Amino acid sequence: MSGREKEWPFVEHCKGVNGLDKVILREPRGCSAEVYLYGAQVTSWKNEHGEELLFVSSKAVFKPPKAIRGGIPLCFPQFGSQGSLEQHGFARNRFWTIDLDPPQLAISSSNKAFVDLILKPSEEDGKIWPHRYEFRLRVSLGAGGELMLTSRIRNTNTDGKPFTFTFAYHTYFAVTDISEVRVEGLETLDYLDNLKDRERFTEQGDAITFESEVNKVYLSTPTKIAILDHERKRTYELRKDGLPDAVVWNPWDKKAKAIPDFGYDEYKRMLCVEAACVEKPITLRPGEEWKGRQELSTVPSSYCSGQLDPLKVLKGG
Ligand code: TA6
Repeated sequence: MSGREKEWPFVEHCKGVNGLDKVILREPRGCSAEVYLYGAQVTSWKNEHGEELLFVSSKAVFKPPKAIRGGIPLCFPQFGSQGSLEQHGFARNRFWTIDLDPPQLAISSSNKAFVDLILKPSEEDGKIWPHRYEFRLRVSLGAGGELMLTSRIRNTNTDGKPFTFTFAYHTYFAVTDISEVRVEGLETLDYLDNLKDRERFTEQGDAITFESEVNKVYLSTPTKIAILDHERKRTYELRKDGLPDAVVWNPWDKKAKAIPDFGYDEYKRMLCVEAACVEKPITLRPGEEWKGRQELSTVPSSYCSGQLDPLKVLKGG
């Protein structure tokens, strides 16, 4: 470890909005990320130029029980309103704690900018979702500025009962102008349209573009999805593991006006692309553990979507 790395503040525990506890992750090249213990929610991810890559509404409320509008809310144990719990479950509006003794993660990494958080059921939660579980989340910032979220959910029921859940990383990407954004990797896939009573359709063959409200659950998608922000010549690459589906959401103008913690025209500057497990809920028996991982990175636009990056080619990447 170089001298610089020795005293580099890879991880800083501090106070955020309304005095809520947060953790800042930093990499020597200048990339950073911020995670609130409230909801274990990433609320900032910046590149080496200090440019914010995630959208957080200017009207976001950082006060329980409201979920923070933006960043990466965690939807667990229920995605959406399909079930008896509140919309998107309760993990996003609970206080998590620092996991001081996390079990080894299979994927060893040399990253130093990471934090482990854990959520266990409260007595209150036991009344609405009568299961014992451990939800561990590792948020890790790579040397290249990539942001990794690894969730591990274990059934710790002692009554022999299995439990079933759905899940999503409800990521709000910051974009320059939604009407200039394309999503690649979801072409020709089947999806459930939440604006048409979850009716099933098949997507057309071209990259997805946006000109009105969209709320679709794409089924069994590839593990890599690209979001091209043409104006900014930037492409977000979303890689996922253990999360077969992907939700694409933009409220557009009318819905935006109906969301109290969302600015009227903010729909122009955000797009949610959510690595998810919705169509086939996950069932865990006692002692079993599920893992769901998402990695976000950015590349200059012109080298995305299958076009080979000459540099990588040159380096034989
Ligand atoms: O992921 C899309 C969605 O389920 C939409 O239906 C919309 O409601 C959005 O999530 C935001 O949900 P929230 O509960 O955060 O207002």
